Amino acid sequence: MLSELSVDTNIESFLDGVIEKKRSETDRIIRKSDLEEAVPREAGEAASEEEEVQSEVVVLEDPANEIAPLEAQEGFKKLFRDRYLRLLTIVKQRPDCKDVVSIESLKQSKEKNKKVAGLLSSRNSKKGGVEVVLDDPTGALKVYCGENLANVALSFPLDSMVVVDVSSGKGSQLYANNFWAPDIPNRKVVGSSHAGYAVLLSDLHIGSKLFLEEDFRRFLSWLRGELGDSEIVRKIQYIVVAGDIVDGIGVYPGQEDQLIERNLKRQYALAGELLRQIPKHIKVLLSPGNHDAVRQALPQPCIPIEIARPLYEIENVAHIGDPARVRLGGVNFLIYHGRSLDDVIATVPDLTYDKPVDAMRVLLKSRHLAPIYGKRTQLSPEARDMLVIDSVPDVFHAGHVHTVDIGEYRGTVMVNSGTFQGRTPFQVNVGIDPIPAIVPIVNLSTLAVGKRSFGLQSFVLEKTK
Ligand code: D5M
Ligand code: FE
Ligand code: ZN
Repeated sequence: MLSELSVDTNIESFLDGVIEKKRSETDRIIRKSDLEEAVPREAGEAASEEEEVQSEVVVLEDPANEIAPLEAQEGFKKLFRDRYLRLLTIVKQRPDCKDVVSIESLKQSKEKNKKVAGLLSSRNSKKGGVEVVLDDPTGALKVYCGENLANVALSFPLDSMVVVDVSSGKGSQLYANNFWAPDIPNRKVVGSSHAGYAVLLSDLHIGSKLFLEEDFRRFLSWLRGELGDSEIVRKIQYIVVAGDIVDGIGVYPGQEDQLIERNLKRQYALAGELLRQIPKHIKVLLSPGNHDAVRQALPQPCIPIEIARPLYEIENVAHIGDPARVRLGGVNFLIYHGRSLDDVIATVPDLTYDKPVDAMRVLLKSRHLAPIYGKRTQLSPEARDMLVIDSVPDVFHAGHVHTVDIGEYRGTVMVNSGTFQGRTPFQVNVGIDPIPAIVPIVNLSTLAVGKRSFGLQSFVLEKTK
């Protein structure tokens, strides 16, 4: 079977996919049907009618089942050690980084031309270049990057893993010859054999005065097939909401004045009334954000039943934590609200709120969803760093910045799913201008992403391929 696959199939990632899928199942034997199911389909090749109807959600990783915060000092020590070790494993899979050494062994060795991997603990402009400090469990290392590498050195988020090719200069000064992020391997975009669609949403902010209820109801009526587009609408199998389902309360000073409903349970009841109208053959996955009724620190557990009972009473709705990895119709999704995008946009040059996909690419390259410690994104002191991007997703779905943006990086499709909330006074203050009520739609067989606008003013109306 493998020898008959199309020549441009990446066999390694094909097999990884099969193994990864088995990992989540109780039957651990790889059978012929598993391989057949995973065979990538050529773009445009139609799936059979039978395949069209089955919608399958496999939860691959969900922090909701794993969260176990420790006492802070001990917990953060373990968290960063685990981050380092797991990212080191990823780095060592790069053919050009198999020979990385620890900081201690570089310091002890006479020969200083070596590659070192560590977490980036500081970077400061100095004499036209940048001086960086790397940390690993054996020590800290100061390396100078000249003018030619300065921009590269500044493009990594603090506390992310970097690899530096070091050489010695005058005295004890060490110089960087080259710099790498762990990065993701270069693949081709590979879809699945399922001819369905997944609709990606986030940041509904139900309960806010600025929730665009009329636009959202137009979206619901489109889902029910009342607004045409039937070729696509009848094949929608999944809806994923990546956080900020309700507006919550007390999220920032003065936010309570922006609510039509201040009671959190009643906000979720309003959400229930709306989400109940989604046709029952569509599987709906809800993941929390920083406005939802869970802790702020990442990873976040799923929205609790005690507060959001109406959302547990809808038969086609399921809850996952933030971040989570799921397999929808044969496609691997990484779902993450995106809180750390604020920190990445604030600290990495040339990133802006109107191109969130550029910031999402930085996270993929870092192989970490929230590298920066001590800014706006709170991390939980867990023994396992659940924000490391161990396995490379087919689709990386985030929200939080309230702007739809779509892109692709080394075979991974990136989607930021925008919002159904109008511009709040808070966003006016911080200079964010959202483009609401636009919904990205992923074609699961080709991974092409189209969008539909449900706003009164049609900002964009692109045909889904
Ligand atoms: O985030 C909505 C938007 O507001 C999103 O683009 C991020 C931005 N945001 C959120 N918090 C802050 C702070 N503290 N400073 C600057 N910008 C921020 P939401 O999570 O929906 O409120
Ligand atoms: Fe939001
Ligand atoms: Zn948010």
